[in-house]
Amino acid sequence: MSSQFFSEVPGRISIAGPGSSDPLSFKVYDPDRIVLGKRMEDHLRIAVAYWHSFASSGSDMFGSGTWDRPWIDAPGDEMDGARAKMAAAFEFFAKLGTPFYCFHDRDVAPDGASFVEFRRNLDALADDALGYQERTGVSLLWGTANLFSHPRYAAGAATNPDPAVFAYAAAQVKNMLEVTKRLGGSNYVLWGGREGYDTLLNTDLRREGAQLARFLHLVAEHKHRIGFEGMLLIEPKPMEPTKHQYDSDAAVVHGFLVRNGLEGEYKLNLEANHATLAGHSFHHEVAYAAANNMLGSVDANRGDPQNGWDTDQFPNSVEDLVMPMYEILRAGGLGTGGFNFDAKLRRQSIDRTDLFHAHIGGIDTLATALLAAADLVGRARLAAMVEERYAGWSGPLGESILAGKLPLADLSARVESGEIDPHPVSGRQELYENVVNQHIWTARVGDGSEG
Ligand code: XLS
Ligand code: NI
Ligand code: NI
Repeated sequence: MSSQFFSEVPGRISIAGPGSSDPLSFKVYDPDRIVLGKRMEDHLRIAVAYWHSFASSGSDMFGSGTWDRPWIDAPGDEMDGARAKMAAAFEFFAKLGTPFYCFHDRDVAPDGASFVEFRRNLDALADDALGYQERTGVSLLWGTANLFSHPRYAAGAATNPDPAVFAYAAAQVKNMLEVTKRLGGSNYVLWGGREGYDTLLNTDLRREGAQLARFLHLVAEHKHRIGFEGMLLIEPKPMEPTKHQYDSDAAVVHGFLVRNGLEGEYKLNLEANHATLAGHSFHHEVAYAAANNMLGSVDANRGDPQNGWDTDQFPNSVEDLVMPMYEILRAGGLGTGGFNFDAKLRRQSIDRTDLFHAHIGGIDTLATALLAAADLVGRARLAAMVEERYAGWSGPLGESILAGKLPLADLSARVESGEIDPHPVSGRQELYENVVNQHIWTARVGDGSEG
């Protein structure tokens, strides 16, 4: 491999520490640093997203592409373009030095003239990817099928009014699931980009729900049939491109899975800015998933506080990520999941090197949040405060209530007799906020003390 698309970045990004003035170095991220007994790299399991970084041109609804991606719309054989794209992608992954990448079938493979041609293209490029993976040591965090870009999916994939579209989507997922297995992928993601509606006037909600459940059963069955050992993940998002997306947030997806006998087959791939669009904090989504054993993986990005759409910016706020990271650590980590940069450059960021700046900044932000969260876990102050707040539930009254030993009449009798007489206790929200902030400051400056 001698593509050298990123020739201004001669080698691997260095681990230089916080004092470094080299923009092409990590300031906080250090793969080998041990945090709570585990290497930082193994906590974060960083992935680069093929679509934003290599398969997009920087176009938006008001203008054409601005980024320097010569393989997009290149004249000549489409497969040559796809191979140039893959060479650049793996050169980037290797230079960044992070362990994973993610892709949709369509990000790597040209459509071709038929389904059979598309599959042939995908299989050939998957062979190439396998070679790159072996040579660079970079692995697949997850694969996914793009069931939203082609006009046939305008009215949805599994939830389309036409069963032929359902069948086409099923065929596409079957292939991509098999390719993901062949590439040793750790997970397989389903994001229902157009599984929703634009207007209820033409929509049969009950049917579409049943179709979606059937589709998810078929995918899980096929996973077991082929012996794919990775996790299946559903990525919630409330809207965009649809007016309403059925998989709108973590709790909605969880309820849907339980109602349809799919619990245990799927976990969640949570995206920071999808939480924002759903009217939640990202902390909420991660905490809900952790509390219900649904934590799978994370799409790291952020929105813009003044713009209401999925701007997919690179994360740059430690404050926003400390508590999600805390929940993840307390849940025992992401397991086979990781942090995938589902984030894109701004349209004016046209230099090849901007792709490095974006990822380095995002990774250092995650690393700093990890250090603060680990400190918060390690010192256990917050956990002790919460524990104390609920202490009554571990006492005789709380335990009897939860064990179902006290009917309403008994509880009422005890209240009437004066035996039970609660007194308000401060929620101490500001104190909790101060504790979290103290750990963030400590992670930033280091306090020199141990434990
Ligand atoms: C779009 C989604 C998409 C999924 C993969 O908003 O985030 O990029 O992650 O299909
Ligand atoms: Ni998104
Ligand atoms: Ni995403």
